[in-house]
Amino acid sequence: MVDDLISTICPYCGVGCGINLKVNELGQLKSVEPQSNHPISQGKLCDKGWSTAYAVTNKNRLTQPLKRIKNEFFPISWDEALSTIAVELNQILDDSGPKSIGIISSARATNEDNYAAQKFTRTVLKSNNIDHCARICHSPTVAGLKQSLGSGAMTNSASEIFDTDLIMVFGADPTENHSILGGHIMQAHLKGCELVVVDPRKTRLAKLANIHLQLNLGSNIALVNAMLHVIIKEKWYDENFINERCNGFKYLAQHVAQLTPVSVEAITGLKAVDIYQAAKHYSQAKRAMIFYGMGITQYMSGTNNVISLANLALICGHIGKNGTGVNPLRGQNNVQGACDMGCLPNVYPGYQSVIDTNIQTKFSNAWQCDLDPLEGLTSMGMTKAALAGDLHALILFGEDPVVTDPDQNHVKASLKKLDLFVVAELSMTETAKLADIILPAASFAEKDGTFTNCERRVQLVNQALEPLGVAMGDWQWLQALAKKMGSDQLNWKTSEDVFNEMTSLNPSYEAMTYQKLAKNHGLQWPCNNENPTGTRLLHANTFPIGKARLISVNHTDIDEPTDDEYPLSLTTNRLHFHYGCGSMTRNSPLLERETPPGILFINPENANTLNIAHLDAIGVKSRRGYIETRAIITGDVPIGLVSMPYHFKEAPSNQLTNTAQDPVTKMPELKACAVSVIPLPKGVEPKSIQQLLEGD
Ligand SMILES: Nc1nc2c(c(=O)[nH]1)N[C@H]1C(S)=C(S)[C@@H](COP(=O)(O)OP(=O)(O)OC[C@H]3O[C@@H](n4cnc5c(=O)[nH]c(N)nc54)[C@H](O)[C@@H]3O)O[C@H]1N2
Ligand SMILES: Nc1nc2c(c(=O)[nH]1)N[C@H]1C(S)=C(S)[C@@H](COP(=O)(O)OP(=O)(O)OC[C@H]3O[C@@H](n4cnc5c(=O)[nH]c(N)nc54)[C@H](O)[C@@H]3O)O[C@H]1N2
Ligand code: SF4
Ligand SMILES: [Mo]
Repeated sequence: MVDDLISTICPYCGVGCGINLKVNELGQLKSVEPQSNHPISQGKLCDKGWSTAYAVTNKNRLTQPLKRIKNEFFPISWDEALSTIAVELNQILDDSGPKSIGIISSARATNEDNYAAQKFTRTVLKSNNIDHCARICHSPTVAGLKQSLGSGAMTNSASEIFDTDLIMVFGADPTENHSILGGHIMQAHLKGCELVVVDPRKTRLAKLANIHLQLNLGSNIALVNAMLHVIIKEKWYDENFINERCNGFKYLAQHVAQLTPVSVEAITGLKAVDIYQAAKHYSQAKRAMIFYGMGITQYMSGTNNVISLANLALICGHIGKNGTGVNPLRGQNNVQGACDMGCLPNVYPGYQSVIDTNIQTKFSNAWQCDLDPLEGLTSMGMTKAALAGDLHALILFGEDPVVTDPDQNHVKASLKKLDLFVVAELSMTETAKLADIILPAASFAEKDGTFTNCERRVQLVNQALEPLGVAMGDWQWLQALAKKMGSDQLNWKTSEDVFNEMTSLNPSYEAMTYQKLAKNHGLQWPCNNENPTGTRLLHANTFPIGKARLISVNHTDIDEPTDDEYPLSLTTNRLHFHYGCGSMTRNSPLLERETPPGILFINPENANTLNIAHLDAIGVKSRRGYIETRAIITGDVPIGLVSMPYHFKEAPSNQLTNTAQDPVTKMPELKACAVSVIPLPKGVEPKSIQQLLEGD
């Protein structure tokens, strides 16, 4: 008996490791293996990658459409499900107009699924009400780097980790969250590359780093402005690069003239001498790369935080050359792709503005229909509109906002107000439980398509298995729904047809074909007539906006400081063994055994004051909610700061988090809010949120 090996891409994080799915002659998935020759993963996978099979073939998968009647779900046929949805959507369109319906697509699904979702929104529903989880992830990157550099993606390739002299990791925890890249950073450091980590927690990399700046929550801009001050004062900047390739240096220099390291000691909690040293090492390194993550973006100051990192790289000339650059560690397996596909309320595929009349004409000619000339609602704009009674229907696939959006009670209340709520999922999530109709989605192993990883590499996803039950790929059910609504807009036979239509409209993907992707382990965008073999390094000679912009930004305080009632700051983080809402990783017994279902990290001194022992049950309260969980006592979090992962539906940190938003992108401040921690009587088990809210 010969097993088939189907090459495809890991469905978890944005690193985009190459995996092979081993399928027996009965069409069953036998195992998952790393691809030995993959350009990034090079024969390795992290624990989640190795556990992929559990996410695909488990008893919790949805295999049939379900309809809710009162509080119970009943199986129905696809025909009944789609007819019901089509009739209701057409009715809502007639009664309340296009603005009253929203679509949330999935950074876990393929480019083809996402292209179909935005085309469905724009051509069938006739609005721009389309968004996805990038809103609460790297939307400040898209907005900030676009302003500074003209393009919001990782400027380098992963392989350059081995071609640089200094790596600065800013608000990211790559050994947990981008594990294969985290491993590469460790290896590069062992071979002599300097490592600077900026993080309020002692992450694994912080413990190895030459310099760890353990700053106060939300003080990134104050720190970077002081570093700019030092670099300018000491003349450590790259004058030629600034003259030739940047605008705005004079104003930036004036802006930071008084922002000495001493002046920001109180805000940042850092010693001036440490800020000075970090500025010296970064600017004086021959080649230096910045990697950053959610510790930068998930703040009210998210967009300005990103701009400040671009300022730092630009004045040192650390961009546009091999081994230098600014690198947002894009999170989800296909979040780069979902953005590239235009699943955002302000841009068509390829970041082409929906309010630019020339671009509107381009798309309305291509799609042969009129298009909404106004920007649509963001995902959190949709929940707000639902609560206000202005949004009547929401179609959501591949997200679990009840667990992953801030202020869980607000999210639940708004979803409950919808007249029609449709969720397409692999398994029953907390969000799907609120749906009127649930559609069973095919997993990555059951469909063809492409994912775009964090280094802009578009890679083929190949079908290895038949969909479970009657599950369907996301673009296929969207196509069937469009037909039921009387539209022929989504008229493709294969995923390749979808891809080819997309490349004809998205200049960065212009020269890509499935054949070329198959030959090359994917291609990195821009891949067009000028760069037919793709682009490893961005901005080598020029920026898309000509000269880069140095934009002066100011520190802003976090929205919710501590006080007597809520004396501790809470930040949220991730664990290596679990992913997002946990709906996939928590099906793996190997991953599930690693941590209790819900934890809070607390410093020994705070634990001592509160009389809390290791793994004791505790309550955690904020202005928005209350949960119970277990304490893990560790010096990895400083005094006054507690940290929680957000993967556990039993103890969701998003009961507690704040919805205060970045004015530019509407990114909520997921990384900082004020809480109180309350010890529970010894021997008491923590109650799950479901138990706590029973009867609600
Ligand atoms: N195992 C696993 N891997 C994942 C995911 C997962 O759920 N599980 N999710 C994926 C996704 S969607 C994403 S977006 C990425 C996210 O990957 P990361 O960006 O690494 O995400 P986090 O762990 O949320 O936050 C990173 C760090 O920010 C720090 N931080 C908090 N506040 C500040 C601050 O003010 N300044 C600075 N400098 N740092 C701060 C935190 O202490 C934390 O160490 O991971 C991806 N990979
Ligand atoms: N407190 C706090 N909250 C956070 C964060 C934080 O750091 N702190 N991080 C935020 C970030 S960065 C992100 S990206 C979000 C992530 O938030 P979500 O996107 O809600 O999280 P995921 O767990 O990735 O949910 C994806 C769902 O998609 C399903 N799925 C997988 N593949 C497919 C497919 O092909 N089709 C369909 N239809 N479904 C599929 C999975 O079963 C899973 O239930 O969470 C955010 N929330
Ligand atoms: S690092 Fe990311 S892409 Fe690679 S195996 Fe782990 S989860 Fe999958
Ligand atoms: Mo993310």
